[in-house]
Amino acid sequence: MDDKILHLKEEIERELSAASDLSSLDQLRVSYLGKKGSITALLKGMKDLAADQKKAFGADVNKLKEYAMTKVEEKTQELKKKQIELEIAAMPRFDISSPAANEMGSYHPITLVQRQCETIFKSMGFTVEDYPEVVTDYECFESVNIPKHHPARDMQDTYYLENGQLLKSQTSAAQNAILRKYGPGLKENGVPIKAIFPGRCFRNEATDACHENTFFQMEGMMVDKNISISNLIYFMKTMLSEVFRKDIKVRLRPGFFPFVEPGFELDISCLICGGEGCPSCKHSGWLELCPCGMIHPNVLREGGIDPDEYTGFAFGLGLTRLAMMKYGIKDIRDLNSGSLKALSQFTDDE
Ligand code: FA5
Repeated sequence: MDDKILHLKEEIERELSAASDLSSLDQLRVSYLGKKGSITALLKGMKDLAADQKKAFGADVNKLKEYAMTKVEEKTQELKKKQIELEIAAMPRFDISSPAANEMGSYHPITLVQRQCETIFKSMGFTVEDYPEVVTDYECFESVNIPKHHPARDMQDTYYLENGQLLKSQTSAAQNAILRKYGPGLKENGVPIKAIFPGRCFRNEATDACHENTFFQMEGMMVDKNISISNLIYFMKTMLSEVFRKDIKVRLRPGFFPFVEPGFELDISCLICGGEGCPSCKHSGWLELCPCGMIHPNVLREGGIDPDEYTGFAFGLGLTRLAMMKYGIKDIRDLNSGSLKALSQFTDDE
């Protein structure tokens, strides 16, 4: 083998064993195998050799090139492995088998009450649906009979995003999607639509003891042939008696929502003050908890359901307020406070 080639091979071996990281290894690769590298230069120099030397020299240089490429690849893999091992060694260690410290986590009161409602409605044949928090104007308003510039929009001071979408101001935003999802089953197989869809809502509210700008609702819908207000009242009563497991005073009064007709406000007697009046119920003794009503024909039609053939009810339960009443939390703002002292004292009593 030519001296120059032997010399280069020894040099490569020396430098390879000294390379301690991927970037110096890459420099090394470029200096030997790159366009202006030493091995490439040897190959280019072959044109000046005598014809009888070319063949042997060319074969040796190619062997060296292959050798260098293999060694660089091997060293790359070795260094990558070392780097991963170092990263793993630097990760914080924890023992997953060790028992938790005395402080166990606990569920947020809203999660507790939401799960309880889900269990109740599931036992009555309702599905539980998830829905995004960022929605379109069509989903939140137009599809539920609130066209652009309708005065009912003023009731919900909505956060709009720059792209025209908005933070869901009511769980009713999912009504159209639910009708479209389960409508075919209703029309083709006669399976009633029975769904609840809990979710976080956002409104630009001036906050007080019973208003937050971020709160939870749980919407529910049932659509079938011959659904009437009595069905609505039955499901509302069952849900409330299961959640509270005691007699509570309820009142139903007319209420306006463009997506129901007739519409009702379902209030419960304030459980904080026993109906006497306090900041939690704005001193009225009653708390608006679960507006509801018979689904407006326009909403059914927009969801692909024929209102002459099917009827249904919908409700929009204020889950955050339900948690207040169930757990005796006087100020709604405590629920978003992040205070563990305030929030970790509740347990699931199912
Ligand atoms: C609605 O949002 C309707 N989409 C409800 C509905 C659904 C009616 C289906 C008919 C049929 P409303 O804005 O009143 O309605 O809110 C419903 C419930 O959410 C209220 O009764 C209350 O319990 C709760 N809620 C509303 N705003 C707030 C708030 N700022 N903070 C806490 N809870 C609130």
